[in-house]
Amino acid sequence: MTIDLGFAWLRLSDGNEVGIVDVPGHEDFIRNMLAGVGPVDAVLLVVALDEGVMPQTREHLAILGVLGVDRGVVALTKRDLVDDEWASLARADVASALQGTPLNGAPMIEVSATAKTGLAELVAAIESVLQAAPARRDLGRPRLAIDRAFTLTGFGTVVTGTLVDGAFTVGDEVEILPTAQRARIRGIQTHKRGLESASPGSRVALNLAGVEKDELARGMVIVRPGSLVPVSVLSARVEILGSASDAITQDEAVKVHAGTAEVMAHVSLLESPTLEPGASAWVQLRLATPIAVAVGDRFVIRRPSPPETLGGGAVADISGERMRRRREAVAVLERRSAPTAASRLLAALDAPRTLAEAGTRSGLDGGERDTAARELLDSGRAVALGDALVARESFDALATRIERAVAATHRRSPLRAGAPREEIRSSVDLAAKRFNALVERLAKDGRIAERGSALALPAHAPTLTTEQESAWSRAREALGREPLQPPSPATLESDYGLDRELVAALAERGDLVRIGTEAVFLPDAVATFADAVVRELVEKGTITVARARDLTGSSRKHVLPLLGFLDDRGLTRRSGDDRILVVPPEQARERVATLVARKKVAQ
Ligand SMILES: Nc1nc2c(ncn2[C@@H]2O[C@H](COP(=O)(O)OP(=O)(O)OP(=O)(O)O)[C@@H](O)[C@H]2O)c(=O)[nH]1
Ligand SMILES: [Mg+2]
Repeated sequence: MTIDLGFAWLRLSDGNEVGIVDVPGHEDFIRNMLAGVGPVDAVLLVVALDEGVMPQTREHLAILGVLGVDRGVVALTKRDLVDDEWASLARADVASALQGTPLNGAPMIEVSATAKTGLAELVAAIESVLQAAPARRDLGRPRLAIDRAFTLTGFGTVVTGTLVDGAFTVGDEVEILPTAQRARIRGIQTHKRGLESASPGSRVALNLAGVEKDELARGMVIVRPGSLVPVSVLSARVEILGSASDAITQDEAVKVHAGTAEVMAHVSLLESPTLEPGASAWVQLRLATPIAVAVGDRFVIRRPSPPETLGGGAVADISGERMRRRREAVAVLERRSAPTAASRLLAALDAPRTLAEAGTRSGLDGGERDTAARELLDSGRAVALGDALVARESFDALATRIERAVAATHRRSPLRAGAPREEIRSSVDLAAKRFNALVERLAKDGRIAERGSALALPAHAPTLTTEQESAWSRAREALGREPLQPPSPATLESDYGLDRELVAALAERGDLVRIGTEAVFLPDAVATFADAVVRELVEKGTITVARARDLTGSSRKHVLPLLGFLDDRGLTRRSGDDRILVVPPEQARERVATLVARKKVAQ
């Protein structure tokens, strides 16, 4: 009796080699059978004609259904032990057991191992079934679930398994999950032949350097470093076999078989308090130890005792997020397992993520992922934000959060130009690169205005209270008395209540001109001064501080900052004790007119 997995290969007439995994039939060893049956292209179901369909035959068929193995051949063995009548009865019995299973209608070949009859026909049937099998996908992300680990004298550590999703080459550095140990591939064999590189779908023995046999076990997975992260929570739509003896209940402990791994898990039912035989529903499996699986991997669920296969499903989510609110969780999972690559990728872009991150979450990789991303960007269903992509819906939600945060600051501080950029960034918790890209986009769309280091709503203008307006009107009167010898900012504050913030707001709306930190003028005063200075310069070519003072009836104290202001605006420049024009007279006059022009602000 076979207890554990066995391995062999067969050369077909077309020259192709078929790797064969022999699995135990007895129900006591179903767990070993599960470790071997995962990534196969086709199955050879063996039924002895003298015994016919056994309970484990039905369980094996159910498991093939759960794992999605849907092509194969049936070998009806021990033909030498039964007569024709018995053989045709047994044959009919097997045919009816296949109904409703993935092997329904599969070729059934009668053979005798002892009399060597039917063997050529059996091989031919295997050959034609395999010809119809789809090519193995190469996602450039090789994974090898270990089914055996041993030491070979003269070689060292060797592991075997079926390679999927990519190729391994001698010399590759690999990571062993879930332990995250590193090792290097020293040698590769397929069917006992040394190879430089093994391709997806083949039975492979890897000779590993840098790791001991004792550190390896069936269930571990060998990957390219960093290409897969083990998870201890996974979500899936689980289907319970109609033949299951009982429903699965909330939090029930089950065995999960995925790849070659077998791990205990608690079932968190997301839709109803129980999962009845024949039904399916979204669940989260909380695993006792982490395993390395990818989105789309099939798994089987068994009840530990008495042992029974309950059903299984395909991994839909490995984000590791624990789902709380049931209805929402189910909606998220429905989207993540959507039929098209684009909608699956979109579901993984519920927050800004790099293409690589989103690809892993959605179980897409390489070309499929890139095509989906292009499709989403072209149709506007996703938006690029710096190094990330985000679903349009989530982009809109982020934009709305930013608008709300900015509006809240306007309400709290109506005098301020806006909200500090950094404060808004941390409120939406985005990396600087992504936040800047988002703001840039919103500014372009006219949803947000950048005012220095502040963000404002485009319609925002600092607004004054009635008291502030009346303080301003008294102060304006004082400023207007001798416009070019106005009261200092300190006096404006002590005598009129114009504090720094109010002055800034008045300057922002164009009622005041702040020059340096120590001078405040009415716009008209600055214009008058500039006009007088420019006239003099056009006429005389130069002007001194004293001349500017006398000409405008100002004082030295005020003239200094005013002249500095004209220098800063690119109208004049110091030359010794004099000022000279730096632009042609005509242009200087134009500049004076726009120098203190009031800002147009929407009210
Ligand atoms: N007479 C006869 N005996 C056979 C034939 N095929 C297998 N046997 C015998 O049946 C017994 C069981 O064969 P196995 O190949 O171990 O059967 P198996 O399906 O692998 O059994 P498990 O691994 O326990 O699931 C052995 O003693 C074989 O010699 C056949 O065609 N004719
Ligand atoms: Mg056997």
